[in-house]
Amino acid sequence: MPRKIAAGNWKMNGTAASLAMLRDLAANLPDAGPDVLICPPAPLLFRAVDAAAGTSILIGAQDCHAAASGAYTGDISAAQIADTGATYVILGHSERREGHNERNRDVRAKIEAAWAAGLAAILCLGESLEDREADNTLDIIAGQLAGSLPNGATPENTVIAYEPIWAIGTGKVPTLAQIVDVHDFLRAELTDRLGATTADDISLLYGGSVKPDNAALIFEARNVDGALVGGASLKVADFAPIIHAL
Ligand code: G2H
Repeated sequence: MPRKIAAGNWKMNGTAASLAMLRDLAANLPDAGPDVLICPPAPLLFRAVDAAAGTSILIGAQDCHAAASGAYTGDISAAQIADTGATYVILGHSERREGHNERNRDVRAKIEAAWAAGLAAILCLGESLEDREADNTLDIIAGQLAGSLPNGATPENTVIAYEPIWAIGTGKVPTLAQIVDVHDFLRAELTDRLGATTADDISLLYGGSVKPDNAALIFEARNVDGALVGGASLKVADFAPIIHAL
């Protein structure tokens, strides 16, 4: 069985004061609930790990560089992320693919770096509205998966998040059938590549405008093992009900 995961992607939001929510969130988690992960901006990682100490909340980063170290001004390495005590890193988010020209092969190299540093990678995939309307969604997803996921994925080192670009921060959510189509496809592609034993245990998350009022319906979708949540992960009042719905 794949792990159930509720992951919060804070994007470029929050300051040290925002980390007070971790204690509140921890106090509002269900018994025996999903794994809960918060991915704050990089400058908050050390403090976030401290703030989550003694709770079950895990901490992740939002990106890393593919190189182990070197002259890359402004970048952070996977080892530096691991050094903070964080255990996950989001890679290939569409805001990185589009805003920072990350190609599949760049994402692949970053995942290899993350694994080498002992981090689990949350690989994000998703089609644009144009691709969706041209009925190219599964081709795009197949290409991103083949190009971005290195050999050696396991349920421990890899989580995959399907995030249709047109649903991110827009309030638009695909139909349940559209989500099931992509998640079934992802499971089948992973099975072809890794075999059923491994593929069946890799957590597949849905991301894109997940909110307290749509989470329960989204979590009914077959092969949806959790969510990658942006805006609604910033407040306990929004994130806790999503976690309880999982
Ligand atoms: C998609 C998601 C989090 P939001 O980017 O990764 O953000 O929930 O705000 O659409």
